[in-house]
Amino acid sequence: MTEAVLPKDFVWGFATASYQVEGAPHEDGRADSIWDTFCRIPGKIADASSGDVACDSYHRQNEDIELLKSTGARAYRFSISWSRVIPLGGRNDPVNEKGIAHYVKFVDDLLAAGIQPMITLFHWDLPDNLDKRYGGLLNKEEFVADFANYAKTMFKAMGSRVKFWITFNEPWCSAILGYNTGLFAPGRCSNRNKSECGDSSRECWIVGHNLLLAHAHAVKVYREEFKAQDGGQIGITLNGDWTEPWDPEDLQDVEACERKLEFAISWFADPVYFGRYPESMVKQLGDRLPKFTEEEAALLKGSNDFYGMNHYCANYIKHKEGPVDPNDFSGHLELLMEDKNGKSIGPETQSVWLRPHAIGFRKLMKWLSDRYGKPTIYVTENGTSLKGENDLPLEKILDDEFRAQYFRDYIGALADAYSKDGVDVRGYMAWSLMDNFEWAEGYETRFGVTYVDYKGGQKRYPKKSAKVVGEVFDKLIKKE
Ligand code: GBH
Repeated sequence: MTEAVLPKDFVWGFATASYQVEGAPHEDGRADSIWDTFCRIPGKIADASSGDVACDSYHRQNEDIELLKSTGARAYRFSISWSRVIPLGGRNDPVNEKGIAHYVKFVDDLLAAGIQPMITLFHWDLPDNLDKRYGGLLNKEEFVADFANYAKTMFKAMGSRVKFWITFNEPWCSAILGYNTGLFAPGRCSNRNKSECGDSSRECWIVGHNLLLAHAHAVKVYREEFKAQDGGQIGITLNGDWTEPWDPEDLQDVEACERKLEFAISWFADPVYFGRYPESMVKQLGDRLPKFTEEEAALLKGSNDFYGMNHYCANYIKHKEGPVDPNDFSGHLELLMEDKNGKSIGPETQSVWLRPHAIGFRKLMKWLSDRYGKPTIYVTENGTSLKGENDLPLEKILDDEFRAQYFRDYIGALADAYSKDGVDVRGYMAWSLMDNFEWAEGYETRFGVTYVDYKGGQKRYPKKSAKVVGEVFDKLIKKE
């Protein structure tokens, strides 16, 4: 695929998230987020690390901008640490001007460098105080009002500088990993060996519901008070991987594929586009799935200016027999890496859940486009880890052909979705600009197009893939 098929103004670049790169947890008035406290609990992070230093990006804004410039990126997606801006988090708590000034300066510098900022308001790092004060994401009235206030604070601070706002990154992860499996902060689940409190069968659905409402309220604030004068767009970013049946001849596996997409994606996207939850979830979860009032449904319906799509891989899906586990969150099915004949969906990487399968990216974009009435899509994350990368010598790490090929294949699939399937995709952010704190996996797993030397003063070394992404887009984007 070398023909220029993407529109001239296609927005491409790289993504990161505050807790994964910033470090400086106590500087200029920042308070703890739930990830700061979660990392302190022994056993939660594979290498017992934390985001305390990470890539030290809080102190290296200029370096990061130079890095972005060297890739040719047109945009940078990053997230704001809520507890830098409002350390205690709440709508009646003090605003930290130093925290705001830090991000405003960063945005000004990005713009001066010709790079469009794309801001995520929430990439999982809830102010810890809100979790302690009222149960954080579990508390509908308080959380929705506090998030809307925080969002408004940022809209006001940035004004017309920012044209792309993302309310939440992957609410599925906050809800399921934070309140069902307990793998992510705040780590609540039914398993008492892992957590003193929590109910995996109920809390995740409440949290998902509250995140949706908080999204809708923030969008309302933006549209009513800022959009006309500032001219930006706002949406939510959802994760979602493609599914293929374990046995394509078995109708139940085929149906399970659709159900998996609904439990992963439509859980959030159906309310945002249609004002209701998918039927398959209502059926399986019964009254454990909260209900929207008429007013809430109306507020949610149509609350995306664009669809933010995070996508990494695909799975084979096999339906399950027998009674449904009350803690099930994926639609009573199995996620597999091999099909009925033992064929792998893609090569192994360092992440157990991730095996590249580029055609699935094109198929999922078409699926989203069909189901949601051709929304404008911005791909807000896509990328891969590489098996054993962390153990290689530096010169081998920098020659990351596997990752480079991943990007050629996936960006090629995106171009096909646009030019052959009529999908309205207008942007793409590769994950990630640099290696960073990979949540519960710590620093063992690397996703960057730039190597970060954590033991050598966080020095950055661009890998081959840092150049390849730009080269691919240079061929694919029309010059006029
Ligand atoms: C993204 O999520 C995140 O937005 C980003 O912060 C992160 O660094 C990046 O991926 C790379 O991981 O552990 O078996 O329960 C990607 C979507 C969905 C992938 C949940 C991992 C957990 C599978 N993630 N999934 S499991």
